[in-house]
Amino acid sequence: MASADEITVTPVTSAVGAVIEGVALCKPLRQSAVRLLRQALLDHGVIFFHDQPLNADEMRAFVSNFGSPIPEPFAAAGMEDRDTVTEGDLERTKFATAVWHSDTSYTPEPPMLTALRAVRLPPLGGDTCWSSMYAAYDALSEPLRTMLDGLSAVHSMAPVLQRMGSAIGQGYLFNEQVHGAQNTHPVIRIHPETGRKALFVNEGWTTRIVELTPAESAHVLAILFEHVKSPDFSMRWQWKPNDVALWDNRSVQHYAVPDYSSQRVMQRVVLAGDRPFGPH
Ligand SMILES: O=C(O)CCC(=O)C(=O)O
Ligand SMILES: [Fe+2]
Repeated sequence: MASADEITVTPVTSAVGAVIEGVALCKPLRQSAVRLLRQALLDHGVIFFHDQPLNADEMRAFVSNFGSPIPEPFAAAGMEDRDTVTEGDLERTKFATAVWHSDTSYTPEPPMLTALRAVRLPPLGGDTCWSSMYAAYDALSEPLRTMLDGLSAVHSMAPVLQRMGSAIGQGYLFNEQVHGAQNTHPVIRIHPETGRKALFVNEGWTTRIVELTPAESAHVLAILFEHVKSPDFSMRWQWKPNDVALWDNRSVQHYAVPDYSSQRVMQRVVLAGDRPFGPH
């Protein structure tokens, strides 16, 4: 069993990401190791591990150290008994995830964490990018931060269904009606563990800011969607087979680069989250 003193944490950039070494995720972890990894996740937003062949049970056991695995909300809408750990070709949905987003933020309690493991990769391309929403918030001017602190925004399934195109999107329309398509969350989210403020609107799912006029909302969202893309807050990860990424949807957004056309098979699991709350 890995204990904390064998584990190293090497930041990728000062804003976001860290590579973890000295731990095999297929084996049970000591509590000291889990605490260290959780702290690394809180500090860096996304943590990476190399050379981690994991079957579904091993992946489920690993992530259960951090919370409760749930079926992917978007894929599971309308289906019962879906497995929590999935393995599939993400090439099929690459245009839905080639947008900066926090996972399924249209749900009332968006997933806290997501884990992804590379199984089979294209010969070139298919990197994933992450951006720190703490750094994005901190870089805004004081008047804009003050305004955003008091606002809330609608997050909806609709933009992603559109992005997926009618062929794939059609299958979800029925479920959209069953499950309710949208929820309102604070524009600035207080992270429940760190107490820090993070920008919590994203181009993937957010459709409007409730308290502004439609024109104001469109313009303010455009500023924020552009802002999170800055290289100042973001990093890019070039996957190798058996790399694992584990990220905190409460403090980072991500973007999957769709610059490939062959299979890209990834193992994936999301963990239950709680209802976002803001500063007011
Ligand atoms: O394809 C990827 O690298 C990430 C896709 C994505 O957005 C996700 O798995 O949540
Ligand atoms: Fe995602």
